[in-house]
Amino acid sequence: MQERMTAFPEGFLWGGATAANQLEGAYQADGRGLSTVDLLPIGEQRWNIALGNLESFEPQEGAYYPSHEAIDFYHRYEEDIKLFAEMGFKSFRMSVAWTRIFPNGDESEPNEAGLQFYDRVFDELLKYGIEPVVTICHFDLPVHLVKTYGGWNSRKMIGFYERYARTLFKRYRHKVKYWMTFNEINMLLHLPFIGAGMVQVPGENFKQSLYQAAHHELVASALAVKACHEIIPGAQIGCMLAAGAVYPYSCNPEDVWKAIGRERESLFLIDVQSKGEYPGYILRYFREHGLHIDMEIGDEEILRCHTVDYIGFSYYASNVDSADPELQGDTTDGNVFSTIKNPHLQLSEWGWAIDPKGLRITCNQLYDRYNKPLFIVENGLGAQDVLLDNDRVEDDYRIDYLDRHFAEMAEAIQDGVPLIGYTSWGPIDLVSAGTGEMKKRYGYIYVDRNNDGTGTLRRVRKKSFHWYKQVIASNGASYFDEE
Ligand code: P53
Repeated sequence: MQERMTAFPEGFLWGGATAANQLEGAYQADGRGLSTVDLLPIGEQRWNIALGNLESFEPQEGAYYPSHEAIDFYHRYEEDIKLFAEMGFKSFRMSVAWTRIFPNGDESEPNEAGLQFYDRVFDELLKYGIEPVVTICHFDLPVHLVKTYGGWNSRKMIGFYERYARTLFKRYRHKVKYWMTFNEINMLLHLPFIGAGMVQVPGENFKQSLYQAAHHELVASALAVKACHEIIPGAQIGCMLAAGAVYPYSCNPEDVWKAIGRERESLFLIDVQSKGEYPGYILRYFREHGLHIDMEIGDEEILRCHTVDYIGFSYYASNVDSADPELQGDTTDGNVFSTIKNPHLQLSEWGWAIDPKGLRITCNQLYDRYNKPLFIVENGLGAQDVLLDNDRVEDDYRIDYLDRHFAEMAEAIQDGVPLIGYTSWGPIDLVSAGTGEMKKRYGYIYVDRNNDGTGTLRRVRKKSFHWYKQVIASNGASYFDEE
């Protein structure tokens, strides 16, 4: 019998989550190569490019690219990590910028200056007892690989990625115990350029290319799992899904089936990463849509033998689907996954449905499906904060959002779901992946920086900073007090 859980587990990894391109800046420092994410401007063009319609592999005159300077973590990591330590962080999720390590992606030797930067960051974290949780690839790949080989559509990518991953495991084997292979792997199918640097080529069947690319990422991911286990005994390596339960609009079985199908569009990828094989429903989908995925002899075995240790996921909102075409018009932004409005839920300023209970539902569904430990590696509220006199930011709305989600996390733990940790998105304000804005803020730490790149980059503690610090210090005890 499983022990009854009456508290957050000892050693629960409270912390925050980031991605290299959204906070580091210094995009050309110390030999870093140009990365796909460096070609995402703020403004109208961003969405079109995010979908894969890229016209040039060079940054354009007159456009503003927020990743180029971001919040300059590259030069300010000591100050920022000190603030994370002050909040009592147990973990810090970050990604390595592929182009700092292999600027072009196809070199045989890594860039030592890039490797040294992450040595310094990991050492700084470990100095305060903060566990680094590292995403190997968070939406970025060397532009050179897209230009020369066509990106993930090419089988060659598997080898480049494997070399990059092995380089990280060898270099940081004494410093990093928690890894993830690809951030939000399902994003490849929804925002192909943001998710995986996929560019539409005129005349090609883009859908076919996306699923082919997905297969290459899945094999690459399994090979990284293999290498990680070989090189760092005891390390944990996970997959990472952009999650969020999909509710049927009604009890009409047609609605229920539609919602299941919608969920499976994303889940099939982590089904492969966790269970080691393609599920029947996606093979049927390939057949019925005339999709043919090239797989080599040996791929099946690689996928089967090297499944992930835990399920990492982001959770911001839930979704609704219906078989009724009339309802399809009544949608919200619901982030990339535009979704039917749920009349029971309120929306954030950016149109994402706020649904704390959905986090409990998602945790339960994922654990029922995979029976592996879960790690909530992103969650939070993007909102416009106001910097008041005397350096105050009164972000009670954020505290309220987090508080309600933590309460549901505690419920999931009591439901028997093994949770490794929780890293909220953007503990320090950073560039939004979806919109490129700075004013969509998630942080406990305010950064004086505007959408147009003006501002001093000064860091300021928000009200939520002090609140989160107290949650971590008590290991979330108040969420179990009712018992
Ligand atoms: P932003 C939407 C669009 C792009 C990336 O998103 C996304 C999502 C939400 O599912 O995924 C993650 O910054 C991503 C982060 C990102 C975060 O959501 O658009 O892993 O890189 O910043 C929040 O508000």
